[in-house]
Amino acid sequence: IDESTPTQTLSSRTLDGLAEYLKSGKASRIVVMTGAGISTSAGIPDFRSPETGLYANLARLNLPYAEAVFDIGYFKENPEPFYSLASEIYPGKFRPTITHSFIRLLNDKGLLLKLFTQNIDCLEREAGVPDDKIIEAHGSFARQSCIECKAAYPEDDIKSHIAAKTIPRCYECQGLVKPEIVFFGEQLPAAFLESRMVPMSSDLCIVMGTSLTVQPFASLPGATLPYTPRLLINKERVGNLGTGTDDVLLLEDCDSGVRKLAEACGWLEELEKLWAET
Ligand code: CNA
Repeated sequence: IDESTPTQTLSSRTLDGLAEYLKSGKASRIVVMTGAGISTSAGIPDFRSPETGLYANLARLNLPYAEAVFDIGYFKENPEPFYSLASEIYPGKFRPTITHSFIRLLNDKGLLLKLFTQNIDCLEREAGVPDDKIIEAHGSFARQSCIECKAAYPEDDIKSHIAAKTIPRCYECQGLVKPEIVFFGEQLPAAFLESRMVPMSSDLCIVMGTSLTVQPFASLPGATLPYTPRLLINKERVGNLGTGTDDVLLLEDCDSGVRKLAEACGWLEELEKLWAET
């Protein structure tokens, strides 16, 4: 957006302008949208970062193309690459980042309307964001079932298979079992489809750690009303963030970005304490 375009809601398109808005109490229905970039500092690689991302490091799995590892058609033919990768990213061994704790802090303050996450690592829950505030747009590792008859499969059993890098099979029909993360070619969870309009009723939208390349998630920030402030904390500019009259861009690491925002709001000490106790 042209710098001369006036803001409509914030006093300025800066961190201070945003902090002032938050401190004034005008933002009390915050929608947060996140992706793999909020978990990279926890040790979980994202997909698309050029050298460290999963897609840049999948050669060892001999895939026809990187996304195949999460493609339902490919999985049916060859589930091994997915299970090999699953052992590396399975929840349980990672600690939430301060960015996850920041979302929890917003909720503790009664300001969080909804968190939309593309992540499947369950770290938001581990940070203490309540279940009913989280929309896991791409599912998660929290449950698993047969891709054929849909029968649920026990958690302990899939954990043993993942640790042993073997392929679990349905006890009912011998079909392939898969964690309920959404693969390319699969339907998104009903909870996501039902809440796609929630951003319209938000008074602040915070987008963090996502390349905004996967639809329909990528269109969520566009579902806010014009003049609703939107904050992007990401290493690069993404989507149409930065084209709204009240968009603020913090093009940097999520953890340092949320610390700056918390500091500007006078919440930094509280945030560090919350994170330390997680
Ligand atoms: P992506 O396409 O890999 O994009 C990540 C974005 O975050 C990029 O724009 C990066 O520049 C940015 N980024 C990376 N690290 C940081 C950082 N420390 N601070 C700020 N920005 C950073 O990932 P998306 O989430 O956009 O893609 C959607 C996929 C990724 C979803 O379907 C997820 O399920 C999937 N995924 C999830 C996880 C996880 O659960 N942790 C890990 C890997 C992939």
